[in-house]
Amino acid sequence: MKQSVLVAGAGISGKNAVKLLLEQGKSVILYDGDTSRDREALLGEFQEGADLRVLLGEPDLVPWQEVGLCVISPGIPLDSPLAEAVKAAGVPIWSEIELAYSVAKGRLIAITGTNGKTTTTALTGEICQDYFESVFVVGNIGNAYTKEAGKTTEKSVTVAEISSFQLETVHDFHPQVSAILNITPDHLNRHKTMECYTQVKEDIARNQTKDDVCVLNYEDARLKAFGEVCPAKVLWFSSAGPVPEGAFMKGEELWLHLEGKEEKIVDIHELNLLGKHNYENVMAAVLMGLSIGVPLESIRKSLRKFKAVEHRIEFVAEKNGVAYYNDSKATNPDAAIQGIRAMVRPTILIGGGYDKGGEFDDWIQAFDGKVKLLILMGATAERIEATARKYGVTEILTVNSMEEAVQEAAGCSEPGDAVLLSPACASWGMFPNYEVRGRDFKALVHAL
Ligand code: UMA
Repeated sequence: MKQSVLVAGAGISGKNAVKLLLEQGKSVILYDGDTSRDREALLGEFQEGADLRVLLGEPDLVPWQEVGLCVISPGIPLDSPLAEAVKAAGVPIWSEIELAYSVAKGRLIAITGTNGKTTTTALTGEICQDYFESVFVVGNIGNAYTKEAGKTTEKSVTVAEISSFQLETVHDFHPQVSAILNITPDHLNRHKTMECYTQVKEDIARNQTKDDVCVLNYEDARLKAFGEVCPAKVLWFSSAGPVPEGAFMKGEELWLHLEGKEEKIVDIHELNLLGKHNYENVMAAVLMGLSIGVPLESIRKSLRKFKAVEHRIEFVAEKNGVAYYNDSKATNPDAAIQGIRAMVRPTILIGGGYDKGGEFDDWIQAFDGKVKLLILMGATAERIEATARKYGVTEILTVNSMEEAVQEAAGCSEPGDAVLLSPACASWGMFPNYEVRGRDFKALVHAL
């Protein structure tokens, strides 16, 4: 008798899938390949007397003749021994999000893409929460869809961040609104080829119809091609120029172009998010919000109050016409390159810190003429200065403390400038960690 459901993986997805299945009165087998897990402790996480068995080890422990369905966690590859055993037993495999979807009620917005998924999901979630009463934000963002699916009603809106891993085993999964933000090489060890990875991402729209909406990036060649065959109505976003239907960036403003009419969404300076990639995320979120029925005015309010992750190109305050940004999380040159690239104004850049022995050439080259003054501190100050001079940067100041850095930045700036703390170095030597460094900077800015 094939009556049990095998849940593969005892992480966030697996445990919540088990709880959902037990609530439905199913007989469940929870499997995990990690034999170092504590079986009793795992069992203890579920209601006493539940129809649940926990198996740890090799797939041959599973009583395959009893298993009618396998719900798989996203971290388990489809060519793993477990997945191969499931296939050999002729048992259908459902993604954890497929299980959640099968019980969820209401409408669904599903967001995927290589980069920007989490920010876009959080923002779309906030846009919906500010307007609708029952909103759930779930998925790869860290809150399992199976944890919330049972709480949804016909009136709910669920905003789900969906990874390629979760999409590999969907069947009926059908969002009313979907988005693919971008597709660049990632997770190729798992999906093998770019074609397979692209296909899996596009599967988010597989069951959609012309009554549904799919939001796509107009500047992504793969997605532009997908727009031609996508079964849903396509809305585009572009940070480079006009779109046939959707949202686009014009100078320092975001605009809608829908049904032949153009309307300004916001000025990018009204946002607490910075950088071209973030404006793309914002446009995608706006299009999804509109598509699910949130009025533009409500969306504008949500956009203005939405805050980026702390310490990552975080807008701090505008003082005397100067915008201050905290990018303390840029503890290496690669991260700091994102920081300076995000600046659109003449910038006073505060950098330097603990010396990990890295090179600063790429970072300095990314300044692109935007840095009007470089303020340096910490053990790397001298080395950064030497590199900067090599590339023709001459306005350089060395300081001994964050307080001095902020004072100098305020004194040397003029309205229309930006001041950016983006050190390209760890904070050690001057601070216990980058969080303390960032908060110190923010407190000094607020005190100006
Ligand atoms: N396991 C096996 N056999 C295997 C591989 C894993 O038994 O071959 C077991 C592990 O021993 C472990 C369990 O599976 O006990 C872990 O399952 P999991 O890796 O699927 O992790 P979850 O805790 O369920 O978290 C997953 C997502 N993880 C992955 O996709 C790897 C989380 O995304 C997600 O937040 C969560 O579900 C809720 O939906 C994380 C992530 O890194 C943040 N995502 C990738 C990304 O963003 O790039 C895709």
